[in-house]
Amino acid sequence: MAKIIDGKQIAQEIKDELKEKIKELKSSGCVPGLTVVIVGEDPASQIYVRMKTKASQELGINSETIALPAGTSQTRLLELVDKLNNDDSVHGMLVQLPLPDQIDEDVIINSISPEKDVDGFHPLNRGRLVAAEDTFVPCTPLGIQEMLIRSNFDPNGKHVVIVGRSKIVGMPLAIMLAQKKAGANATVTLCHTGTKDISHFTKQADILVAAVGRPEVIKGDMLKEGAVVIDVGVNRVNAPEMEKGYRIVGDVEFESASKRAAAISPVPGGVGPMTIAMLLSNTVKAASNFCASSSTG
Ligand code: L34
Repeated sequence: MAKIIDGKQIAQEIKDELKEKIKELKSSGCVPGLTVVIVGEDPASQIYVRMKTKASQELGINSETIALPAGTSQTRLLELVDKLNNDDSVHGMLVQLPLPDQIDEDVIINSISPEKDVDGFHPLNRGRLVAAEDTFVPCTPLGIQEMLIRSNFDPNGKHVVIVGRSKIVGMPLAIMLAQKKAGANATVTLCHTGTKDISHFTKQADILVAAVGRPEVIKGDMLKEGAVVIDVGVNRVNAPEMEKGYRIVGDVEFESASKRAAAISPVPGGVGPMTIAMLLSNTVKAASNFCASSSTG
């Protein structure tokens, strides 16, 4: 049976380290500030945003959630982003995705000040990532890399196969792990809906990352014996027997995969908590950048 990669526990270690850093920042008069904006009432988004705000408060980050109604106009949201861009107590901000149909996500993301873009979604930060410059790296790929390193599965020299090329997970992760850097330097294959025979590639993976967004599509027989499996999917499936009426499953069929893999990250309790820990880490980075620049100039 595969070893479980405990994302929740690794996230806790990271949060403990961040707590110390935040103490230091505060003692020099710098209180990290994070604002999370949510538009509408998507139940999953509400849960994620609540977890982000709670985690940041636990660490002593000055954190605020702004909830706007589903009918909010793009103009109104742009005004709010502008206000937060100009608020010196806000070092990091994010607008939770997805947004309602009347709002163009790219327009909103482009309006966020790149220095406060703790999601790393702004085109300037995406470009910096491609150029291997210091930047805000998107939280989920950053969390996956950190989780691999801290569980002693360094991607260096490994064949990493990523299934899914989304702008927020698959594509940035492929770029990061292919770079000639510590904790990266992997041979990367990026599979997607245009890939002819996904199994052909997944069977060659030393490290398989499933970021498809569809429940349990990666089965045990698609894996190489002894692979390390990172499951990014957080899918709700109907489960009338459960109190909530649903249960959460990953993109990987855990049962069959855990018989074949050497290690696997569970859902829940895997990549999700790591995403949140990396948001806190990016927020601390944004605050220390801001406070360093405002004290010297
Ligand atoms: N702007 N939008 C923006 N930034 C993000 O980084 C996100 N994402 C994704 C959706 N939209 C976003 C998140 O926050 C996905 N995501 C996210 C974050 C945390 C978790 C899942 C998705 C998480 O911690 N999940 C728990 C289970 C939670 C539950 O019970 O529903 C887990 O243990 O996996």
